Amino acid sequence: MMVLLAAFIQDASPKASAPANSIPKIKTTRVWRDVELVRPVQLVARPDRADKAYVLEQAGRIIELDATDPSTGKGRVWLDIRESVNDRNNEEGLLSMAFHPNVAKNGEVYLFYTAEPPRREVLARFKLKADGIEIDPASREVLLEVADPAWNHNGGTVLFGPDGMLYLTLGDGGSGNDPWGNGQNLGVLLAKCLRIDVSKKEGNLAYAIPSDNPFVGREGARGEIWAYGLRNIWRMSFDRKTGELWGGDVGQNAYEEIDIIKKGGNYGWRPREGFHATNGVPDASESAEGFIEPIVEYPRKDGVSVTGGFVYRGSEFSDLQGVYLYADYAFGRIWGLRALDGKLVAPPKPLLQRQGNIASFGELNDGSLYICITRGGADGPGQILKIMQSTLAD
Ligand SMILES: [Ca+2]
Ligand SMILES: [Ca+2]
Repeated sequence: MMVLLAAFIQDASPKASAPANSIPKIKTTRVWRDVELVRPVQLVARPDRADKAYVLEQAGRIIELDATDPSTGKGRVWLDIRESVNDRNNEEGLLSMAFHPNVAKNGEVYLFYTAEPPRREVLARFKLKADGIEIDPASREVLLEVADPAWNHNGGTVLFGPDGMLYLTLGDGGSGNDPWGNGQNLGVLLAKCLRIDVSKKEGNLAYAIPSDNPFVGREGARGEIWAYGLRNIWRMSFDRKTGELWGGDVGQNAYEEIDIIKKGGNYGWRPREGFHATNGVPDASESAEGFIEPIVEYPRKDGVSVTGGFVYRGSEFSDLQGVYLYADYAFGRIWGLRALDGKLVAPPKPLLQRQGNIASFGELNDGSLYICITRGGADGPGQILKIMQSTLAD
């Protein structure tokens, strides 16, 4: 009886809708085209205000955008902290921002940037002024500073999870092949995804460590760590439907990877790169045992630096629903894939290739997705493009 019923339901499903594992082609259209942007590295939504969006310039400015109609929207400088940001090298600068989920009440904004001297990563909290719009530059409170041995591999995305906790990625410090062994060292914060509670302070910390973090109470381990063995997660995002945390981990010499980041997970750096033993390091591991393997990887012929994206959850393009979009920064390629419960159900499909570096994806409150394009000074200004579905899924 159950079998017959299931067969009946299947037959009755609408023929017009695309198969659940298909991925449609996409196109892009430029938005905020009159706003002058220099190296835009992140587009950030404000949870309580759909009429505003913010774009970070790597040097340390934040531009507030009118998001009521991105096709014509204007922008203005909202914050300028260039004096306290070090952006001398390609991977340095103002890297990420997140509004507190309850920003309408507490006015809290979190910034992640590199600074020197001494060379370090900084997580700082700023407050909005009483009008709830302007940010108070004098309100800065440094929550976390992490000494950094090299200019490269600085992470990092700061964002809030569905659990209200702040998540932050830090790179392995830099140089090449993790010479300090930070990836597998639970005693340091580099090469990790962190999870902290910014609603309280604990001991001499400017935040609290959630008691359900995976390494709380383990001798020699930092309680802030949520996951480890991550070489340099530049961009990560939560799937707003499933709560899964997706990250793009930038590779060394061979493979770029996409990971779903889980509590306590060891993602293999540096013994592993993608699905492989890391080439030429003493602790390379042929076995994946004890490590969480990526969802997907891609080799050097397809790109050299992954930019993690978002799972599309907007309502505008129905066939894109549930597709995870990501890119290669240097090659300007975008792929889409589908996964269910952490398992790949539709392999990566190349969707687009374009000029310029794809520094970041951004998601607005309605689930619409955008990319930030950076170019070198003489190559022209930065751009923000909206991602659109261009055909029905095939
Ligand atoms: Ca570094
Ligand atoms: Ca890995």
